[in-house]
This record gives sequence, C-alpha cells and structure tokens, in this order.
Amino acid sequence: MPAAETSNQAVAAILRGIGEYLAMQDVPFKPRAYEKAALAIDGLEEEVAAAYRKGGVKALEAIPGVGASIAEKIGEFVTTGRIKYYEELKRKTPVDLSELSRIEGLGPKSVKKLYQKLGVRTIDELERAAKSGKIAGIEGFGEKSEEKILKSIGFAKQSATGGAGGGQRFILGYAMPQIRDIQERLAAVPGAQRVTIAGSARRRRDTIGDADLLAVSKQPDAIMEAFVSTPGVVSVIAHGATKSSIKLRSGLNVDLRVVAPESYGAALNYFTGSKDHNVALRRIAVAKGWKLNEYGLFKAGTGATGGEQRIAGRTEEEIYRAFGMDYIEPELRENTGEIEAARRHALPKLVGYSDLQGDLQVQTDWTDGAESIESMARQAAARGLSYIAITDHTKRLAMTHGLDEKRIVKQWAEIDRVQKKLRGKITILKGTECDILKDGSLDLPDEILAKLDVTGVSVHSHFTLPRTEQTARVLRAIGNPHVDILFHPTGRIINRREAIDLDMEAIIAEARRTKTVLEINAFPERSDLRDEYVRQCTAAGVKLSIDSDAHHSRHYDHLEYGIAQARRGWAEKKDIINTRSADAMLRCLK
Ligand code: DGT
Ligand code: CA
Ligand code: CA
Ligand code: ZN
Repeated sequence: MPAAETSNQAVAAILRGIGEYLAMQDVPFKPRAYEKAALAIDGLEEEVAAAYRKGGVKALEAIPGVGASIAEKIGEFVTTGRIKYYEELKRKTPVDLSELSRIEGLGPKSVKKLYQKLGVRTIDELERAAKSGKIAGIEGFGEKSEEKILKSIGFAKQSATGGAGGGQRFILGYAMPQIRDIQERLAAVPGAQRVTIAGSARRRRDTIGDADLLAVSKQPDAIMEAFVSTPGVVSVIAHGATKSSIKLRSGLNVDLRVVAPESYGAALNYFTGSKDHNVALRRIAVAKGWKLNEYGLFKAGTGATGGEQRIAGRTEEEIYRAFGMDYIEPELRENTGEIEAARRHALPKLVGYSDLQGDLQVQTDWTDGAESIESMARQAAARGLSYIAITDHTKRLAMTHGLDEKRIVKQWAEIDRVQKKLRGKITILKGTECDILKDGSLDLPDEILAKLDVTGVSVHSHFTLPRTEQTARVLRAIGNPHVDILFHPTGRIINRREAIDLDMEAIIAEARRTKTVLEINAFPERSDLRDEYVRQCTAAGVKLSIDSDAHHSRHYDHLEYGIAQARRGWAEKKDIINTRSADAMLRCLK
C-alpha cells in the first residue's frame, strides 16, 4: 500500500525505535513510555494517521498511553514523514539499532556496549566482530553469547528484507501486483509464448510462501536473463536453463520454470499444486496403470515395442478429461473433495471475478476514510459497480471520529444530495459499520438502525475475551433484528492479530436462523471470513457478502481477493448477495 509509511505499524516502529535509543542512553522511565505507546498503536483498529489528520493532537491523546509529547511526535511523523527527535538520538549514537536489536539476546544496553568497546554499528560489523572472537572477550558476553549472536545473524539476514517477517508468509493481495509485474515483463521478452502464475498464488491462498511462474519460450535463455535482471531483485538464488530463482526487495522469492509446449498443461498442473491435490491425482493415475508427472500423463508401453505413450499434457483440461473428470478450478485444488466432485460432475459453479454488482462496506472522510462520499461513489461507478453502501464507523471508535446519532442523520442528508447528483450512475445506500460493544449491544440505537438500508456490525475491541463470552457477544449482536451483515467476522489480521475466539459453528447456525449475512472482507490482510468458514457457510446455506472495506477508492481493487476467498470456499454466485442488483440484494436482508 502506498500509504504504508504512516501505517500504525510504521508509527509504532518509530516510537519503539525512540524508546530503544533512549534505553541505550540510560534515560529513565521514558523508554517504557514510548514502548507502551508503540504497543497501544500496534493494537489499534483505527489508523492514527487518519485520526490525526481529522482531529489533530487531541485525537491522538485519546489513545491510552499516548501523552502530549508523544502525540506531537506522531503528528510530526504523519505530516513530514520523520521525527527530528528520533534523528537527533540516532546521530548521538550512530548504530543501526532497529537492525541490531533484531539479534536475539542483544538489548539496547549491550548494543551500546559493543559500540563503545568495538565500534559496532551494523549487523555486518557485528558479524565481523563475532567471527574474529572479539565479542567473547568483552565483559558480560563470553563465548556462548558470541555463538548465539552468530546464529541469530544468519536468521536476521534471511528475514531482513521486510514484507513478511521471519518465517511469515506473504499476503496474497500485496504480493500479487509484484508477481503480475514480473509476469508482464517476461511476457514481453522476445520468444515468450506463455507466462503463467502457478503455485499457491494461482490457487489464491490468502498467503503465499513464494511465487511460482511458468513459461513456454522459443528462447529460454532470453527469458531467464530477463527474469534474473528483474528490477528490485536483491539476490539471484539460482540461474539455470530451465529453472531460476530470485529474491525481491520485499523479501518475496520467485521461481521461474521454462517448459516445453507439449508439457505445458502437465507442468502447470504440477506446479499449481497443491501438493495434496497432485498426490491424489497421481494415485488415481497409478491405479489405472498410468503415470502423471510434470511432463505429461503417460500410459506404459504395450507389447514388445515398449515405450511410453503420451495420453495428455499440453493443457490442464485434457489431463482432467483423460481422468474422466470435469476441469477443476485452481482455487479448489486442495484435495478437500474436489476430485470426487469432479468425477461425479458435481463441482460448484464458482462465483466469477466479474460477478459483483455492489460493495457493502465503504468508509468515507466522515470517519477514517480518505475520500468524500461523492468521490467514493464516483470511483465505484467508474469500476463498474452499480451500488455501494456507505458504512462509516460509529462513536465508540472515537479516534476515527465515529458517527453518533446526530452526525449519521446529517450524513443521510449528504448521501441524498450526492445521490441526486449521481442518479443513474450509481445507487448509494445508507449504512453503518456499527461497533459491537463488549456485551454484544450496539453502538447506535435501534431507531437509527431501523432507518438504514444496510446495517453492518463488527467487533473492534475486547479481542481477547474467552470463547464463551466472545461467542455470546457476537450472537447477541446478530440476534438484533436490524442487523443485516456481520463484518469481518473473526477479526483476524494476517501476520498481526489472531482471530477472536469464536465458536464458528454456533455463529453460522445463528446466522442461518436469523438470516444474517456474513461478510468476506476483501482487505488483503483480513481475508475474513477465510476459505474454510466460507465453505461451512455455503454448506449451511448462509448468505455471504464480499466487501472491499475501502478507506480509499484504490481499495476497491481488493474486491478481487475477496472473490478469490469465496471461490476457495466453493461459493457460487447465488451465495453472494452483492452479485445481485441493489433491489434484489436488499430483499436478501432482514
Ligand atoms: P507456498 O509457496 O508455500 O505458498 O505453496 P505452493 O503450493 O506454491 O508450494 P511450492 O512453491 O513449494 O511448490 C509449487 C507447487 O509445486 C506445489 O503447489 C506443488 C508442486 N510441488 C512442490 N513440491 C512437491 C512435491 O514434493 N510433490 C508434489 N507432488 N508436488 C510438489
Ligand atoms: Ca509457491
Ligand atoms: Ca516455489
Ligand atoms: Zn475504518
């Protein structure tokens, strides 16, 4: 995301950095204050940058643990992209603390000591010092800690490129544009006949371990050469005639394989996976006396002549056909029943990537969104949507300037005004993203909810309630007869926050009973509901919506990833309410 520089994570990181430099200089108390503020901001739902732009320092001081002086520094960061105080601290002790403090067992104090005694400022200098045995000689370190430091350096270097921290997987929606850029570049190389995305990215898993590309080319050398010189490559892991691997600055590894045209389908099938799907297919081949690999599907040679006979391999379709199966969409290839269904010709007809007519969760500058109602509506129309619901936050989210009863009524007048202007272009529905309070009651009174077209509700606080309490809370909320949609039902944020502890079976059963729609939130780090819950919903006949949760018009582009998760959950067009016209969609609500 282009705005990532002022994300809560970026703000928290710089505050944490200040705390670390202060700790290094033995300043009392202050380090803890910065650390606490960083922690609070990390866990916030609302974007502090947006809160500051709207409400100034006052809005920031409303955050527990953020006092006047820290609030001011956050403000400076949001407006200028830097904090002078931080830069002064860094100048005083010019060590790369953010890098060095990633080394296990190295706190600010030991970093300071290593700087004073050995002049260590960077990881490379640390490595040199450790390898030459100088660290073991320093009081308080010893040989054991030197060894430990060396080990930890190896790990820190591996995960130093950001994007996803140590051992973490990459979020599909943010990796995909990078992968598509490479795909496009390669497709333009002379001789390239096909360049396709394979692996988990083609299956549209919400996260990917690495990216896999497959190409058919008349000039394999040229495409490999272009691949290893992709802009943004930090290292070339392998450079061969048929397989190369690179690492991008974001930390993402990308594999490219070049295959022969007659094997393209077989290779695509093999490298799309999943591994479990592949294994199951291969087993079926073996049972028939066939052989399936990345080169093709083969029948053992018959009679005296011997030799294998190719049954299929040029396309995936012909391979599935040879097995007597319907074509299996990549999103389904997880060996969770798709093979049996393909044999019985009983696969779902998945919701398509251009099936959405509307978006039911859109934020505006009335709260923490970046654009006006009119701008969000125009941009939605430009993207081919025929309706959106304006669903700004409610008052409990004070930092986002959440709407109370009075302001939401004012907002309706503005929606009416914009609607008049854009009549015929797009329908703007009145909605809310109403906070579910701790006890399951709602942040707006029923009289208001009754007047809305679309009432969405969501959990933005008390994420750690125990399962029974959390489940009861959400059940109570969706039991409200005005509540239409449960937004981002599990609250997870990939690589950052666990899902809240919910008895999903109970939630799905109650959604079914009360005709509450569950959302597939398309925001890449949310992807919430996730695939397995989507599948449980479709199986139970619970209706779903796919929403962008846009806080900026460019976020409409995320809808694609929500559709992907819906498909991974076997959802059909009829399961998704916003594949319908506005009128038909509204009839699906309570
Ligand atoms: P990822 O990268 O962890 O998100 O997951 P994938 O599915 O992209 O896995 P990756 O990149 O290791 O390999 C790409 C595909 O290659 C994988 O989906 C299936 C195939 N593949 C890799 N290793 C094996 C294997 O040992 N056996 C079989 N049958 N297929 C494999
Ligand atoms: Ca992969
Ligand atoms: Ca791979
Ligand atoms: Zn929001």
